[in-house]
Amino acid sequence: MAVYKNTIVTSMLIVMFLLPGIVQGETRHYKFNIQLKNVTRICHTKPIVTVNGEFPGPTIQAREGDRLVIKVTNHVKYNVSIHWHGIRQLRTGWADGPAYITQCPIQTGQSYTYNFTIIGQRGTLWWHAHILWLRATLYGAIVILPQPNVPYPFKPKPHKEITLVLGEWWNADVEAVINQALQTGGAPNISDAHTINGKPGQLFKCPIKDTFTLPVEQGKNYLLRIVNAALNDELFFEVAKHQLKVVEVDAVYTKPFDTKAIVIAPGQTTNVLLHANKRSGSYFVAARPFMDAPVTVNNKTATAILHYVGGTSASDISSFNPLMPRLPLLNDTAFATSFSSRLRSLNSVQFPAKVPQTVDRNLFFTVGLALESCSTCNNGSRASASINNISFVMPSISLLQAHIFNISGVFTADFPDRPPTPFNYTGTPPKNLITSKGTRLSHLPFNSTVQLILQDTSVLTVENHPIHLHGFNFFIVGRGFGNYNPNTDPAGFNLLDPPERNTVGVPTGGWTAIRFRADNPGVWFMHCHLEVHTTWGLKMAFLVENGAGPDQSVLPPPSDFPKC
Ligand SMILES: [Cu+2]
Repeated sequence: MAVYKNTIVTSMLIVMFLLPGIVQGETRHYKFNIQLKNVTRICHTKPIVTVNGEFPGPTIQAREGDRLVIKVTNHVKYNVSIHWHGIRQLRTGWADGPAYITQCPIQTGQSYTYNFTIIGQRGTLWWHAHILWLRATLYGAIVILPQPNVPYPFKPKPHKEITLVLGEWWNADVEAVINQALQTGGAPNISDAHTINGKPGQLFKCPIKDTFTLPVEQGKNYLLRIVNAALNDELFFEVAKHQLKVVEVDAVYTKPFDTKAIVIAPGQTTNVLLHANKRSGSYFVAARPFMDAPVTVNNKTATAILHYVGGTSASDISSFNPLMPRLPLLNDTAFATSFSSRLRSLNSVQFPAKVPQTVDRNLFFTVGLALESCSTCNNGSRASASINNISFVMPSISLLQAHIFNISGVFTADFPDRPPTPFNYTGTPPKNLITSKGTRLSHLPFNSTVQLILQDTSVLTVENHPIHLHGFNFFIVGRGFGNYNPNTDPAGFNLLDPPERNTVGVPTGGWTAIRFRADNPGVWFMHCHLEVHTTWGLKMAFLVENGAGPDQSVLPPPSDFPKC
C-alpha cells in the first residue's frame, strides 16, 4: 500500500514538474458591500460610494493560479459593476465587469458573484467600478504574488512591499460634475486634489491626518506597487533623493532600469524597487500630472512621506520636515517619451515575450476629440470623442449576452479597419468632418494575430490618450510623433522584447503600434482610460469568435448573472 501511494505521489510530482503552469491554486473569497460612507478630505466632507466603507477599497491578495470569488452586493442608489483591470478573464468574460459590455450592472439591493481564475499573471493590477464616474472612489489594488516558492526574477528581494494607489478627489459630487458637463457641452470641472492611498498630503490644508506615511529602515529594499486610479490625469511619480528601479508594469516583468521618476497613465500599474539608502530623515513621495496638450488639468501635487525609523527619527508626522522632489514639469514630453522608450519586457526563458511575428489583421484606428452639435448646450455644440470617427453608443443590454445568445439589433460587427475618410491626422483638420455614432464591433477570428495602429488626431486638440484593452495584454512594438507612416515606421518596430501592457499612452499628436493574439473568445472593450473621453464616446469593442477546440469557447454565464 505504501509503495502504491508513493507511486501516485511520484507520478503527481512528475506531472507537476512537467506542467508547472497547472499547479492548483487556492480559492479566495471576498465580500464587497457597495455602500455610502461620509469621508472628509481637504476639509470637505461628503458621502462617497465605497466598498465596505473603505477608501480606497480593500486590496485583493492572491497568487498566480488562484481562483477569486468576490460577492458584490449593491446597497447604493446607483447601478454598479466592478472591473478587474488587467485580469485576462480567459473564457470568463462574464466576470470582466464593464457595464453593458460584458454584463448588465448590479441593481440596487442585488448581488453578483464574480468568479474567475488568475492564469499566467503575477504582479500588481487593480479593480474599479466600470459604470458612470463611480470609479472616482470605488477602486483598490490587486496584488498577485508568484506561485509558492517561485522567487521574483529581480534582485534584491524586497524587505517589504508597499502599495500606493494614486487617485483624484473632487469636493463636489462626482456624478454631478460629469452630468453638468454633459448638459452645458463643456469639459467637466477639474478635480480639487490628487491623492496617494486616498490622502492628498501636506501641501493641502488640513494636512496632518490626510497624509500617507511609509516608514522605512536604513539599508533595506522596498517594492512599491504603484497604481494610477485617477480619472483623468496621467501622473509623474517621484521620491525625493531616491532612485527608483522599474521591475514590472501592468503585471508583466520588465528588464530592470533606474529612473528618478516614473510616468503612469490612468489604468497603468508600475512596480519599482526603492533602496532606503539614507541615514535618516523624511522625504516627500509626490505625484503630479503630465499634460503636454493645451488642456486644463488639476496641477496640484499629492504627497506622502517616506521616513526613516529607528535611531533618532520622530514618529509624529507633524514634526517631519521632508525634502521635496523636483518632479518633471507638467508638459515634459521629453521625459515621458524617454521613460516609455526604456520599457522592455524581461523576455527570459521563464517569462518569454510572445510577440506575434506575423500579422493576420492590420488595423488602423484614429483616436481623438471633436465637437458635435447640441441644441441645449451653451455654444450649440459639445465635445465628442471617437475611434475611426465613430462615437460609441452604449447598448441597453450587454454586448456579450447579445453575442452569445444571438440577440439581434444590439450591435453590428462592422467596425471599420481604418478611418472612413483619411485626412492629415495631426495637421490642420478638415472642417466638415462629421462624427458618426454607432454600436459597432470589430470582428476577430479566434487566435488571429492583430496589429493595431492607434493614431491621435488634432480635430479638436491633440492629446495623450491612455488606451486600455480588456481581455488581453498587448505588445507595444512602436510609437512616434506625427502621422504613422506604413512604409517607413515598421522598420523600427521592436518585435523582440517590447513592453507588454494592458494600457498604453498614445503620444500627443502621435501614434502607437500594438500587437496581440486574439486567443480569448468573447466581447472585449477598448477605450480611453481618461474617464471624460470614455464618456464622450472614445470606446469600441472587439468580438473574438470561439475557437474549435474544447477549451476555446466562452463558458456559460453564472446563474446569478445580473438582469438589465
Ligand atoms: Cu483619451
